[in-house]
Amino acid sequence: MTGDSTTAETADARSEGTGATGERDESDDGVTRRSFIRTTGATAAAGATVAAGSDDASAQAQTYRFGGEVAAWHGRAPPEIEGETNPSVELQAGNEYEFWFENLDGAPHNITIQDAQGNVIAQSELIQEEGATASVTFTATPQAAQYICTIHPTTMVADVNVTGELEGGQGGPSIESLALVGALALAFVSPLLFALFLFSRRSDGTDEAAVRR
Ligand SMILES: [Cu+2]
Repeated sequence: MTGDSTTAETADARSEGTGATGERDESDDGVTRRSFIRTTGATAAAGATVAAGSDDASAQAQTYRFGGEVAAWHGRAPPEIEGETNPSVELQAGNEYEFWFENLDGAPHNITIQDAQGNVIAQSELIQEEGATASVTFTATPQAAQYICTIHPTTMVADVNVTGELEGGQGGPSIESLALVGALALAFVSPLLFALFLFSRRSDGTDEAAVRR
């Protein structure tokens, strides 16, 4: 046991030493360029991860099923809402959900996801025949607060509780990551622009001086 750990430590020390020597051999420019490439690569990798995440979410959309009548929503599936009237639902931020319902009484109904201020996040079509069905598919965001029939908003309404935070690439955060990428790009480009500006200004100045003389 002791012998093994000693060997591992020696191997670690050796590889660290090699790495350090490699870094030291390179010029400052080389190291800077390498870290730039590393940063750009990381940004691209993050983008790829986000894209893959969205694909997974759409493939795994979870369906909630309800019966809808003027009196209330009736939970059918999954099992935690089965048989409940206007059941609260617990969703995970960033995951995709389908809310499906069957019209139980022939009155006009829709199923709408709203935020706490009553703004529509997603909405199914309106159905008004008994036995007709409709659904709405959406990605859960922390803003989602209730599911409701906008025709019968006082009786067909229940809570949506979204836990967790959105990962990058969906809804608001995608704007944040775009801004981050934009800022990074600007940070790399602006010294170049500034150099060009200085260069053009200097040559202009020379030309003017030549004209004046
Ligand atoms: Cu309704």
